[in-house]
Amino acid sequence: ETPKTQWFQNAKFGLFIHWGLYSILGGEWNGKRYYGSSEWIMNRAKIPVVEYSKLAQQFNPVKFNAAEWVKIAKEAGMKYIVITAKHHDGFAMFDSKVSDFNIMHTPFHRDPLKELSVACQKNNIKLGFYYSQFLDWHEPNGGGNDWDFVEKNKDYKSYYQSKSIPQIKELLSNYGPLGLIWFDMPGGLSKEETQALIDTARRLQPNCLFSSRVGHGLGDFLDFGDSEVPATVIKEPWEAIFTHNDSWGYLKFDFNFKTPSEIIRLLTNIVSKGGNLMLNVGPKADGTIPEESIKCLLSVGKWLKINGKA
Ligand code: JFZ
Repeated sequence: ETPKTQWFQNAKFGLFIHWGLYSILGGEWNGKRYYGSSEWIMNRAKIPVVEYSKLAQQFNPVKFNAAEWVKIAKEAGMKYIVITAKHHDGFAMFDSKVSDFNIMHTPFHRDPLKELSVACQKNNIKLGFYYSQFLDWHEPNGGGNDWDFVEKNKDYKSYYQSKSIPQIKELLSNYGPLGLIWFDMPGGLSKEETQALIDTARRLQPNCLFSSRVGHGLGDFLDFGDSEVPATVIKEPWEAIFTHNDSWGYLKFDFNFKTPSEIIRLLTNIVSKGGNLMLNVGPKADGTIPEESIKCLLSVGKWLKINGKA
């Protein structure tokens, strides 16, 4: 337990947000519905890069309001927010000079991560970015896309050098002090190379935490997979991630939302073992968080105000 992780271990409750081009589809492609993680639809439906990229032309979440999202998190009693800066589909939800496959090249023309960073700083909420450092279905050398490209011909190192690392630097340079970067699904790097990536990132923001899914047992805090809560107290900083329904990204035909009392039981169970709950919501392509999730978060917040320790 270093001072650096103190805020994280005190936080207890955070908001995870999966939001991207996949939110437009909401789990449906060519009239076929894919139940489960909607942010995987490009992979599950084997959508070619040229087809999937066209979604950028219609991404225009005009109802997005960073201050409102932060207010909802705050009223829920949450202390940090982690949002997808780039998921496995390779689309950057921020102003990136590294790749044109980003939100500035949509009708929206705004950088929601910048707006969130301003709103979070105002409200004393820590901000973190989810960044898929290896899987990138958009890039010929990124991991995972074997329907457009041949996996064994890929040069993962060149992908890290040309996109992943430069974008991580952008995230650490242009959005003020970050609480954490939530790396996910490691691959393509040795332990030494992973350490080098971490060292590069640390030089830009020494206090920023990195999730253990950076790989090779490195990273500053542990994550437990979806729906998994350890049986006993864990001393190291850790977090459990759950999503509100059955998908991380918006899934338009999934109404299997957990109730406020289910969330409260989950939270108290996790906190009693020394961890944080990071609860995920999947905003729609218009920029709004599903009404079911807002209602639930506010009612958990109400309970915490009476029974929790602010
Ligand atoms: C990953 C992503 O593939 C998924 O789309 C989502 O972003 C989720 C939060 O993270 O999925 C994982 C990765 C690792 C585990 C579970 C889900 N795990 O180790 O249990």
